Amino acid sequence: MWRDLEPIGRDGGSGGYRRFAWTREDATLREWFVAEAERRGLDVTTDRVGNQWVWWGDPDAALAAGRPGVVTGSHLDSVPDGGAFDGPLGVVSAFAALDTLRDKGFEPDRPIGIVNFVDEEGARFGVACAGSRVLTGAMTADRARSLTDADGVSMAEALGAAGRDPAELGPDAETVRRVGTFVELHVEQGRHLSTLDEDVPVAVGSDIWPHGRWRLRTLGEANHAGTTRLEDREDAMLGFAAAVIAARRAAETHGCVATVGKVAVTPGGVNAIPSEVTGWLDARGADEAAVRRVVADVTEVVEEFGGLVVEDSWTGSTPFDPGLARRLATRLGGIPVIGTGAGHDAGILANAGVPTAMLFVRNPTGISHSPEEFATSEDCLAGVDALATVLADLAGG
Ligand code: HGY
Ligand code: MN
Ligand code: MN
Ligand code: MN
Repeated sequence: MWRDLEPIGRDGGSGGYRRFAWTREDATLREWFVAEAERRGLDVTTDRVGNQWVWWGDPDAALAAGRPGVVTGSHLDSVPDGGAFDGPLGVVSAFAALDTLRDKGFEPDRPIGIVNFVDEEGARFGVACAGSRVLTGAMTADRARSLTDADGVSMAEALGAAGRDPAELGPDAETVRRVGTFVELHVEQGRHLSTLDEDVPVAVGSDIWPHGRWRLRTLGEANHAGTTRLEDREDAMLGFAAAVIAARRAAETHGCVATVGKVAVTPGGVNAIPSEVTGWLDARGADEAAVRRVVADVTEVVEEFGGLVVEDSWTGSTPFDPGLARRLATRLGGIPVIGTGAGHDAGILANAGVPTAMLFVRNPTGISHSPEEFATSEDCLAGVDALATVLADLAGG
């Protein structure tokens, strides 16, 4: 059913994947997406942002007739050293679910679409779900174009290098209007399903925790690590380290989660006292006000050291359509409905007013954003069956 995806962007050492937006790996995956569509006699359209869309049926005629389409899909990019399933499982399962329906001779009343959202992880330019945020207007094209990667390359330059016109980047309301319902299948990022007594390979999503990213920046004075007296040092790393510890303490206090997983040090020499440390706080929690308190506590520490905190992205609480979640859970035999602390394009579409649902496929390790991320073939196939059932239910016919 699925052609073997050669391990694009796989690191021989850790076995993790590195597939950043608008890179050679991304281009290879975008070509794969087109090949998979064409193998099925379907055309790929690309919206102003670069998200790729495939339609089985005519979305515009259906929209005009008041029957907007049902879309599924996910993303193909990854975090650094990421797992094999986060993103690709949703896209591959979308094609496989389409095959299942067509093999059964299913004729949908509504068109069924498949989407590959670009730059969901924000691993290169720092803002997660960049493709769906710009598409829905949740992030301006100007801001997106100005984002830069670790080498100082802007998204505008990366788009140009990938053969796209950065001036084209912008919201695409027409494309969003075609999406009557969006259902994203995703590997579970946690251990809820694998710790249940009963054998449940698939769950329905209820909501996404409020979460955001804040850039922390502390300043100091570069100087020699050996000859500078302690009393003469202005070591930017001290304030930054205090902020990281404060983030963990605040998360424990306020019942949230927080980490700083990415740091850049200037000048970055082992034997040079840091003059600047920039890092990104990722804070999340079931309660929006609690997350804000974590950020406030960290900001207090950073500012005590004369540093700066800038909000890079914020996604408030994102309840998926509760009626839709219940309908799908029932349709799938009364499977669990569970929340997630992971952000998804589905959350961005839900916040843009699109009726949205998610399906999670059991991950026995519970680990994600790591080569340890895993799902068994049986559970992946159970996910495809569930997705096909849900698409048939939503697309009528
Ligand atoms: O960060 C997230 O939660 C998602 O994997 N982009
Ligand atoms: Mn992810
Ligand atoms: Mn993902
Ligand atoms: Mn020297």
